[in-house]
Amino acid sequence: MASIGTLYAPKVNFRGYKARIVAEYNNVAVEMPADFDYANTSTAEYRAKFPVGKLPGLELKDGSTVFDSNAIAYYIAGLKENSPLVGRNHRECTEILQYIMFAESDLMPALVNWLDPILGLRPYNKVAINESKENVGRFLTALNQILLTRTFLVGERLTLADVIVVCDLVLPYKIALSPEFRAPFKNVTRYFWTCINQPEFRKIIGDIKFLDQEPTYVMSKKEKAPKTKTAAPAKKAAVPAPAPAPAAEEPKPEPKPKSKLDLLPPSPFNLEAWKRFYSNNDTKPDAMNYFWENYDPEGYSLWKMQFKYNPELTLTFMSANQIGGFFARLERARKYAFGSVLVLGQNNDNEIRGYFVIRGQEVPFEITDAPDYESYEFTKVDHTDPKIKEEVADYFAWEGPTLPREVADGKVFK
Ligand SMILES: N[C@@H](CCC(=O)N[C@@H](CS)C(=O)NCC(=O)O)C(=O)O
Repeated sequence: MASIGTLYAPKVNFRGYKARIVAEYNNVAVEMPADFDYANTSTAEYRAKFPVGKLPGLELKDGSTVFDSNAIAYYIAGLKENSPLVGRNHRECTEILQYIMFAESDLMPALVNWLDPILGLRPYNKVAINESKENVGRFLTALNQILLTRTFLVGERLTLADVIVVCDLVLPYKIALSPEFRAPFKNVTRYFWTCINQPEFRKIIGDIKFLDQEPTYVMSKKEKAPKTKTAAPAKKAAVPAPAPAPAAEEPKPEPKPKSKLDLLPPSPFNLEAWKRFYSNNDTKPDAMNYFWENYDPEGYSLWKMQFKYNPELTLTFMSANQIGGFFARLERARKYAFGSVLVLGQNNDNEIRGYFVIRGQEVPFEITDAPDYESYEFTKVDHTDPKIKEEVADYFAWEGPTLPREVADGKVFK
């Protein structure tokens, strides 16, 4: 694939991500200079190409340039004929523009005012922080309302509007939006996860770890740290070195906490062995016989689960993506859980339902901590009930009389 030119941006930068994700969708190659950083934007060479002196900048093969992350992403999105990313008609194009303007002139300025003191780019000031949080809350409330009935912002497919809004939210989800703050914005979180779990996003951004405590601000010596609600020890400043604008660097991942589940009395049921048996044998009757012969109800529990917003689901492949997004966030639960979750029904009339086997008698932190856990209802079931046994077999096998609808898709967590 021939490259269209050079994108000047650090590898880890949410504005650079926009162009790179769009390039992935449209199969366009862009080169990136190694080790490009903020310092490079003040060189005479860079200013000759990009007089505004900000990054990212795109230099095309013919020597012409484009600046501004959204304009660059728009340019690359339009390189493919009939790309759905730029909208299918004038109405959709207008909506895309509307969200780009919203992201850049409303959402992003509010976010930057909050992010800067976390990144150490602006002194901490409680009043200013509260005001910024209030503004962010106002815009996320609006997005949350819009996303109540939508998978993507414009039309029924992912567009440039989603790439831009989601990239603007990457750093906030990592360092500012605590679980408590983001709790009322479940639709936004669900949407964010759906998008960042698309392969084109994952390839550029990789895994995103959501903030799991209150944000930590970089304090000047005379200021006292604000009290956080969680008992977690204050995290060290993620980016102590000042930089000209936020989002240059991203925080180091937290050390993984040891699971409480490792402290449970040993169980004779070997979950890994079950997963192998399930993968290598017919589910009915072989794997299910194995399951019931070995299942240990003291060390494990069985849970029926369903998506809370089933009536809002649209296309079945999107419902499957929804499950995939949830599973992607359950990485830490893999040692402790097995699940089979199905999309039942058809386009514009489908539901997500499934069964999980989970270590212990509660839904553990490794699952409840997933940002979209709140979108699912988990109900513990009695494994001795013959009706339940039959249902579990049908859900694990993806077929059978107890399934309420035809199976359109599904995913197994193993
Ligand atoms: N709207 C512009 C903003 C660009 C921008 O602020 N870039 C930051 C880096 S993320 C920058 O270069 N700051 C340097 C400065 O403000 O001097 C875009 O989206 O590209």
